[in-house]
Order: sequence, then C-alpha cells, then structure tokens
Amino acid sequence: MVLTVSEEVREAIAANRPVVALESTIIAHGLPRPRNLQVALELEAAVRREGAVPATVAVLDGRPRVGLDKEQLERVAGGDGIRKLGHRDLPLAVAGGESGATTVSGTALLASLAGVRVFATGGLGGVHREWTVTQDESADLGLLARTRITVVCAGVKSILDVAATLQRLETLGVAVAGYGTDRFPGFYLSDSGHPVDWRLDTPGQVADVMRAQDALGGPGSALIVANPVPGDEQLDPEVHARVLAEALRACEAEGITGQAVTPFLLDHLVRRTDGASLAANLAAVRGNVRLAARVAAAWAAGE
Ligand code: PSU
Ligand code: MN
Repeated sequence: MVLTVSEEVREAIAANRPVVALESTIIAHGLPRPRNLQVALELEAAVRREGAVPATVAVLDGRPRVGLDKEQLERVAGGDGIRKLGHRDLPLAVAGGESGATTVSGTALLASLAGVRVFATGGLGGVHREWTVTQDESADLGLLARTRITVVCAGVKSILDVAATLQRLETLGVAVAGYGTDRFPGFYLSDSGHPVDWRLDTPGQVADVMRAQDALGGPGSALIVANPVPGDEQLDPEVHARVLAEALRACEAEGITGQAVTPFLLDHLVRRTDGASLAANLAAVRGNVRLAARVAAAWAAGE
C-alpha cells in the first residue's frame, strides 16, 4: 500500500489505544518559522501527556505518511519544497514524488484511510468572504461531508464568511456541535457571533455520538467538535475586527488567489497584531489537541 503508517501508530491502532491525527499545513504554511517546529513538537507532546499517540500527517518524497518522526517533522517545518496538499493534490504528489503538508482535507482523508478516527486542528477552511466572485470554498467542507472522522477545531478560520460556512456544513450534512458552549467558536475568538444547534460537554458524550454515527450507518460524514479558545486567551475582538479588515484589503490589493489566500491572511494577522493572533491561534490549537486526545481515549475505551 502506498500509505505508510508509522510503527507506533500502527501498534496503537491494532491494540485499540487512543490515536490523534494532526495536520501539517498549519505547521508548514500557517505558522511562522522557526516557531512552527517547536509548536509541532509541543502539540505531539501534549497528545502524549493525555495518554494518546500523535499521528502527524504529511507526504514526503511521494509517500503519504501517518505518524512522523522528529526528522520528518523537521522537514515539514523547514518548508523547502513543501507544498500545500488538499485531498485532490494527493495523487499528483504521490505520482510526482513530491513532498507536502496536508490541509484538513488531505489529513482527514489519509488519517481515515489509516484507521484513525479523531483529528485535531486549529480552524477549518470554509467559504471565503468574496465567494460570490471567487467561488473560493475550501475543499475541507466537501471532504468532511464524505469522511467518517471526528475533527476537534476552534470553529472555522475567522478570515472566512462564518455564516456561509455554517450554512454549507448544514447543506452538506456535516454534524456540528459546540463543546461546552451553545455558540459557534470564532477561531481567534471564543464566539463567532453565531449559535450552534447542538452542544456536547464531555469526551464521553462525543464518543457516544461517534458510536451513534456508526450504528446509524448512512453516508460517512464527519463530526465537527467546535471547541472555543478560552475567553482569557482569545484575541481582543476589537483588534481582530480592525486588523482583519486591513488584511482582507491587502489580499485583494495584491491579487492573492487560490491556495495562497489563507496563508497570506494568517501571516498578515500575525504581523499586524504583534504576535497576539499567533498566541490566540496556539491557545486554540493546544486546547483542541488536548480535547482530541481525551475524545480518542473515550472512543477507544468504549469499543
Ligand atoms: N487553521 C490554522 N492554520 C492553517 C489552516 C487552518 O490555524 O494553516 C489550514 C488548514 O490546513 C486548512 C487550510 O485545511 O488552512 C485551508 O486552506 P484553504 O482555504 O486553501 O482550503
Ligand atoms: Mn481556498
């Protein structure tokens, strides 16, 4: 098989021990270097502290990998020749022998092929604000409509049109629940300003929903567990609104399109908030990784 699952991850899956998939685009293209490598290592350590095995996903030299060693993580974080790979890019990268970091869509596909059911990230991709003109909707949404995986995230990136993204998730039939909240989180912000219809309060409740998905059968769609960044670690909402408006104007003025849009906006926010957006982003991801490990444990315990 073309997919390479690390020995540690393979053993954990075989023994029904908790495993958490982690995406690599946030490392390679979503965070500034060299901080990104530290973060990658820190996130893996946080998963381990909760008693689960981390499985960071990437493609190296044409080989899709679930579970990276330190040297492989260093390559991803180093960025040289590391492309950004959504799920549609995977066969091209494999056939071409290329290396790349996987987005939520690329990671969710490879993780589920490897048999990993729980995945942690920062914020999902979604519908961009200029959608009526650009038709830019992240491939994350379509893939999550077709993949049975639980994604713990802090909502969708606030650079997006959040209301439109929530609507698309509804249309596509993807289950969404707030974790410990009735509000949909706003990535850098604890509250996006939009409600969610469902709320889950414990890892055990999340695992129960996953079991109900399997018991019901039907199309293999995802479960999105939207876990807010703690209020005292969020980005100041006023700063967020001001800097984001500026970033969106810069993106348009510079003619940035396609895959480059998300990294451009995230980088702009980090620079223009003096790193405050980075701190909030990291706080969100850390919380998601910890929760995902607890969900994976509850899931493994019940099987
Ligand atoms: N969340 C972050 N940083 C990121 C991303 C999400 O905190 O870099 C990445 C994810 O990999 C997500 C991707 O899948 O951005 C979406 O990109 P696009 O809009 O091009 O689909
Ligand atoms: Mn896009």
